[in-house]
Amino acid sequence: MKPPTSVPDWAARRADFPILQQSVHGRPLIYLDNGATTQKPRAVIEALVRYYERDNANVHRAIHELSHRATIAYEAARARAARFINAAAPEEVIFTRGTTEGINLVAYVFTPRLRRGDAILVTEMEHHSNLVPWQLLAQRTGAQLLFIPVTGDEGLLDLSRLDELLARNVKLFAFTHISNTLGTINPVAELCARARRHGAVTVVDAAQSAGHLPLDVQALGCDFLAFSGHKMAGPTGIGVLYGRLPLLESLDPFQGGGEMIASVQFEQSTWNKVPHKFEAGTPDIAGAVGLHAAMDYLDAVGRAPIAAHDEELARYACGCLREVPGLRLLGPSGTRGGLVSFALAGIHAHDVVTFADQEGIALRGGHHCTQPLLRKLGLPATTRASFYLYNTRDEVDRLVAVIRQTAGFFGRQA
Ligand code: 7TS
Repeated sequence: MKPPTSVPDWAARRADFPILQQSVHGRPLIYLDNGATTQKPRAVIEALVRYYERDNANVHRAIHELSHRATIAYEAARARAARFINAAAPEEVIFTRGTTEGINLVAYVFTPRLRRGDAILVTEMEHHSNLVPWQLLAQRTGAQLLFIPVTGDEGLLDLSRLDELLARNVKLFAFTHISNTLGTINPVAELCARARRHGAVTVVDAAQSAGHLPLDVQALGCDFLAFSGHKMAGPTGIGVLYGRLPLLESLDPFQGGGEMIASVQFEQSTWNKVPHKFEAGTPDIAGAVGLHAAMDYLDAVGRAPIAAHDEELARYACGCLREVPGLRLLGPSGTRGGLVSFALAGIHAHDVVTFADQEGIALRGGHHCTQPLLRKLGLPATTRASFYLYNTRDEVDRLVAVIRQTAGFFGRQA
């Protein structure tokens, strides 16, 4: 694969996504729900078709040719994922169904390591996927949940008491890289370094960052990091949990079944090597193949240019939206990820989203699986526009025009 040389040809990259070439409700589709899931380039769709048309078989089992090919493809995807995040070895990559499963896996396998008097530290901006598994772990073990506060609408973590919190016997510290509701980019390397000084194991939720900016787990210094293929131009049903090898080797399995065992007797079993120990049952082989194609695609475009592009669109959108009367914009005024989240006075987000849908614009309205955060901010819901490499400034202009129309329409009704 050629390394990225100059600024990508964004119009050509947009043409790589067949789904975008359609009208919705008689208008050209403007897809701004990338925080929920991204669209897939032709290269990914074709990789899936090619796999099913030529190579499909189960992995790591039979000796026949197709099984051999499927195994090679699956393990090549693992090695590619390790390179994608600069893991020290492919064994540090566990394939999961997505971010949610990765975090649940960590929470489950840590059950024997926690007891009453221990603490799990999270932040107030977590997606339910990075909160509820820790609530369950706390219930199972008697450990206590602690929270890093969020500083109101600006949406930054208040780190003034971080060391004090970490000193309260924190065994696990889980936090998001980019907030899916606020767009905040958290200082992952700093948080991991401070956690390590207190002996806490770090779990990074990279659902919103993995496909959007360069990721280097060794530079970040995290112990675990989870992400989803479908939020980074890959298929649904596949994700990655990165874990540091010595830590993975020291932990007990997650689910029991085929693939994860070395030897089984009627009464007991021994475990396969990492990562297979954590991959019970037939995995999503096609998903891994599709994710491989997605990672190749993103690196051919260049993750640094993608990050700059997304951020530029978000900055432009913020500037325009701030001018809309009665609009409350959430998230940092400085650097932010590629999304904007806002509330219009007296208008429910679902009405905004329905109005926009009639104009062919796909937005998301709701609590974005961050109910406690929105409750703290005193909002039932927000409207969110989240950007990706195929979005354009013209689309942002269209979005802002529709938001102005919506505000005007409902404002007159009120
Ligand atoms: N963590 C974050 C920060 C997320 O944004 C999401 C999904 C998840 C975890 C869960 O990912 P999954 O692939 O396992 O479901 N976020 C969203 C969203 O913002 N709108 O729909 C899904």
